[in-house]
Amino acid sequence: MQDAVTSLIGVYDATGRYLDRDAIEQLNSYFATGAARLKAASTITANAASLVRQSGAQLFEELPDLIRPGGNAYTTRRFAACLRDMDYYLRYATYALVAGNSDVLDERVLQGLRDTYSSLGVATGSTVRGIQIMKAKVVELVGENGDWLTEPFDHMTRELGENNI
Ligand SMILES: CCC1=C(C)/C(=C/C2=NC(=C\c3[nH]c(/C=C4\NC(=O)[C@H](C)[C@H]4CC)c(C)c3CCC(=O)O)/C(CCC(=O)O)=C2C)NC1=O
Repeated sequence: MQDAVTSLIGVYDATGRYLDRDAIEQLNSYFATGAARLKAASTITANAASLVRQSGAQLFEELPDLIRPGGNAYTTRRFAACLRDMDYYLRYATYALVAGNSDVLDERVLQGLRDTYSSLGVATGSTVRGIQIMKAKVVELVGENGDWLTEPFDHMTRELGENNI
């Protein structure tokens, strides 16, 4: 698992270079947003349950077929599994937010997820929509809209892909 600092040092060390102006600039922007990252992560954490509940409600309002007979989130068990997945995405987004790096998402969340979803008939397009809804609620709640805040969510949606709604 990597963060903004270790990943940058890794790149420079691999080629035996001192940190140049470019590297210092990248580190500066990570540290400059540091306090905001921590505050956002703690605000999200304090509101995680309601963020997940509200995002789920909006997703099922937009895509009601998901919770109708035959839908992938139909039955209490699958409905709960869907909201649990949303909670995973939110929790890991807070880790990536603090780390300033998406490596934790690749390693702990996204690896193998497409295969799992495809074997269970979970629509990645609908999941992507759920993550986007959650991002919008986070932006509203935190009151910030920088890339540093939205990147973890965008990374997950990019990696999951947008087909198969
Ligand atoms: C922390 C990393 C991690 C992730 C990401 C994860 C995802 C994950 N989601 C699963 C199931 C599931 N995921 C969903 C999700 C949804 N269905 C929908 O229609 C919606 C679009 C969507 C919610 C937004 C559902 C319904 C299931 C149960 C599918 C089934 O068993 O038929 C499963 C299968 C095993 C299980 O049910 O627990 C995994 C592994 N597990 C992990 O450990």
